[in-house]
Amino acid sequence: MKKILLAILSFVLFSISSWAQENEKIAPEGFDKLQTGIPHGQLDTVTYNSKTVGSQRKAVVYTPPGYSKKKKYPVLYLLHGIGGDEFEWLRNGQPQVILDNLYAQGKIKPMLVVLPNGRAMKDDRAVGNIFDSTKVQAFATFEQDLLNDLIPFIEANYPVHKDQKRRAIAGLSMGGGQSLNFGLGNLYKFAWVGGFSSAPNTKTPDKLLPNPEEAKKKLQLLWISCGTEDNLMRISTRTHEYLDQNKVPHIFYVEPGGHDFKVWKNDLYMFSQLLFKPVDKSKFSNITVLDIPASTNVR
Ligand code: FER
Repeated sequence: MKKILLAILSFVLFSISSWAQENEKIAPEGFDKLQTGIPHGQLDTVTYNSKTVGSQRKAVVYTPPGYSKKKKYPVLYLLHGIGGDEFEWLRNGQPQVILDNLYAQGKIKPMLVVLPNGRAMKDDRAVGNIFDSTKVQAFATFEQDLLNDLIPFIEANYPVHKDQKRRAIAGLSMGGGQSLNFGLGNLYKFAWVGGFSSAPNTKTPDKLLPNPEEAKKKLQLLWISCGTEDNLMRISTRTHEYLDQNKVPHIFYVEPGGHDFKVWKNDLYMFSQLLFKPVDKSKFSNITVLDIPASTNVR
């Protein structure tokens, strides 16, 4: 009798928790607060040889709690903005805290997160005029560095899966533009693509995705998000409208806020929970904070 009651109780609790998860529209209070009583992942700085740039370049790698070389992990490449470098997310967004907390609640699949420097040039520091054309160009050059240098380095040195289905790319602002450009431009490499508050380096829709049918077949998740107070909203809206017109399943997640880490931390919280799990594309239009269908959510 006790056993039956226990079974019923755990079923009810499980249903409530999965219902809550499905209906969670925004990160709850405390999602980004360091907790001491839980297992933590680890951060390593790595150096790889970039044939593209002709230099030794640095990246940060977050391995999840319980990481073991005997297991194999999917990988998320997580990119920074125009004023950032490989440490920007750590300095301002503390993704390791957000992810540790999500692991403690069993809400995400174990994955490696690689934080590269997306300014692929010899002096890749965010100094001087960060809008200088050679620096902006270096954000485009990073596509070759990522594909030909960094990904092979990670795959040679970490126990990771090497198939498209288990490789994700996302980023904020310039890194959002890069993620959309590189992800959608190399669908054989990435199945999970996220642009957070994507910048004007995002290709125009017809160049970004000239072949929507291919994207429909190969993508698991395409995530476009932006804060309502962000001056760059037009870039995300333009991309979303094209995707809608071409019936490419995607999440258009419009949230309160501007062009800042409050928004990007929330994006990471929401986006990371979807990764490397079975996807139900019919539910995509339900995922938006403002609680109106994504297709009417256009400014
Ligand atoms: C621009 C406005 C913003 C631009 C880039 C940005 C290259 C990037 C912002 C960021 O990364 O936060 O016109 O052009």
